[in-house]
Amino acid sequence: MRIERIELRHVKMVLVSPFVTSMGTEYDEEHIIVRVDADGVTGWGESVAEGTPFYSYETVPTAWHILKDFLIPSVLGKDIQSIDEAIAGYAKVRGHMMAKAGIEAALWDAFAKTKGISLSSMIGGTRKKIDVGVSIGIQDSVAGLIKKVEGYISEGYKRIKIKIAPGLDMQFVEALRKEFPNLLLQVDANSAYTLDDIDLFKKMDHYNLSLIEQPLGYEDIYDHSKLQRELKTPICLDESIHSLDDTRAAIELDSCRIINIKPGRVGGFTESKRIHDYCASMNIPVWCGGMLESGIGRAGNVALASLSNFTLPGDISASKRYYKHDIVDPEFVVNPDGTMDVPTKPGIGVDVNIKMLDQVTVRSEVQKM
Ligand code: OSB
Ligand code: MG
Repeated sequence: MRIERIELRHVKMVLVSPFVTSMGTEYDEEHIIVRVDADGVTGWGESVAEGTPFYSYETVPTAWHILKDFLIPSVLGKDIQSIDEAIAGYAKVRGHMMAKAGIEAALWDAFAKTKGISLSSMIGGTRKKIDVGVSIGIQDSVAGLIKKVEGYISEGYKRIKIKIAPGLDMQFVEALRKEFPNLLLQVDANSAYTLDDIDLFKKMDHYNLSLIEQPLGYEDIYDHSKLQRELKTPICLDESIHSLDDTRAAIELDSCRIINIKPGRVGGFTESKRIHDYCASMNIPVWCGGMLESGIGRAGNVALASLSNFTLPGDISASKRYYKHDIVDPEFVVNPDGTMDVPTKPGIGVDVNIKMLDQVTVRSEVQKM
């Protein structure tokens, strides 16, 4: 496949409601859309670097720089036979997983379209439908949170995740567990706590949570192992896992018993699949995290979550849970039974709505051979 043209678009999409976490409040989401044209097909990918360096050190400008000056030049004008060959071409670039995942996703889509198969089958997915959940930001009041949760349950969502932060934690957990005794419920701290908070987590351990996501440091693996040994609730790592090697360290140290896989955080679908396969061999369940993606990134997450060891519902919600209008057609919807259909058309399986994409694009740049 000869890579003829690559376009980057910095997009900014307004969220339907602000997303509050221990890291701050997001009103809109900035990402980079990558378009690859090769051999008469167009591949699309999304780099989930955000406008701020609060979840990850990567931001839209850093990912743009790495894509423009290193990743794109390593593939542009070349006749590339496989994704692995493309990855090998930029393997010497250290870190910058979100930048790498953006171009890798566009190449996966282009290859799948060339072969005339869905991204899900090209990745090795087996499910036709995936179980989905929803991630809810910190709410102003317990009553407001209960109302939100009721709404999402009535839409079908199979599990609820709530964001927590110091002082904004137990009251929400207690109230939800009381109101919904059998709900699949989990919490995400985004690294807001330390081992000094161990008593809080011991308390939380009594509320039958499915997991506690990334309670401690964003690079930490060691302290999480100390916390996990005091808890029966599984810890799930998000921020700390950037590779299969991190995953092996975390599992061998018993720092977590579940892994959140986000392709953006680990450099793409190739590394995601390696982590998935290793976790399957170790009996560690995985689920697909989210970065408030547009439909382009969401399509990739849905395809990834169709792999067999994605046994827990992902942070993969309907387009309308995030944005008034998505940039893909059809938009992603949740079935009343809490599943989402895995697209079957070639590649990401949804069309990019160029008119909508133009409306959210704040800057673009093209490199041609
Ligand atoms: O920690 O999982 C996270 C969104 C942005 C950055 C980090 C996280 C999240 C979410 C939202 O929890 C997941 C989604 O896309 O629905
Ligand atoms: Mg998380």
